[in-house]
Amino acid sequence: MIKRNFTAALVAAGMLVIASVAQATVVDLINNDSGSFTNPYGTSIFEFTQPQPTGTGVIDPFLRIQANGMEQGYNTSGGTPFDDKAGPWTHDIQFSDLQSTAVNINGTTYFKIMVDLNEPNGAKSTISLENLQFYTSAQGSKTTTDLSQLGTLRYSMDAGGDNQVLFDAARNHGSGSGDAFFYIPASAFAGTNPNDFVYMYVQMGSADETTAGGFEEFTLVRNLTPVPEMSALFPIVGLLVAVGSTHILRRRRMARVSS
Ligand SMILES: [Ca+2]
Ligand SMILES: [Ca+2]
Ligand SMILES: [Ca+2]
Repeated sequence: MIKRNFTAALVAAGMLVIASVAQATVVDLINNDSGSFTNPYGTSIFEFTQPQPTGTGVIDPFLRIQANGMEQGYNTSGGTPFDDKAGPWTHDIQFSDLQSTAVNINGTTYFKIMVDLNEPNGAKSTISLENLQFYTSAQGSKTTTDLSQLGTLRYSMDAGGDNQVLFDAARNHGSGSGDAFFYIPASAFAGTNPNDFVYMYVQMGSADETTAGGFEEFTLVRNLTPVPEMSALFPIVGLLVAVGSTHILRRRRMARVSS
């Protein structure tokens, strides 16, 4: 009886493995404009976009990674772990920064990240997103290469299946910035302190979709639409926030132009 139960448990475990493998999803933004997958953290959406005009004020880069073949990294102000690219556009962000990107799609709140791809022309123009994880921690500027030390894991793209997103950097030719939006379910961050630091870990490239050329850049897409409740309850505070945001963004824009 015990032996039979053990066998049954083995069979059940095997089915679980099969089920998780079967859930692996490829979102193909080479041939489609959008796609999504659902895992234990919720549903994430990936969407091709035309280049966004630079200088619109809502685009705030916080991670650049670059390597040939495959590349990985996470945003930090502490240094350049993995394939991080040094400079002012790789830095710490806090949860309040991520919250500023919140958008509502069909009743669900998502945080909105944009990626700008830099790949060579021709056969090498395609590139893949292999892994995407978010961690939160009270401590900023980490440089560890042990991901489990980055804090509380809030979101993992490959939970429940080896998911992948495919891009073709050659789909966009115009000037401007950006090739695709990532929409990450806000519910995955429930209970996060607004002051906590957010580490976004990204891995791109595989044996089939190698990385090359310039850096890939990840950007917060801040949502400057006024929050109605806040404006209604605290009109003066809302006005001050709006003026402050415009001022900060103007300085950012100028800083970026002059870099
Ligand atoms: Ca490539
Ligand atoms: Ca994957
Ligand atoms: Ca590249």
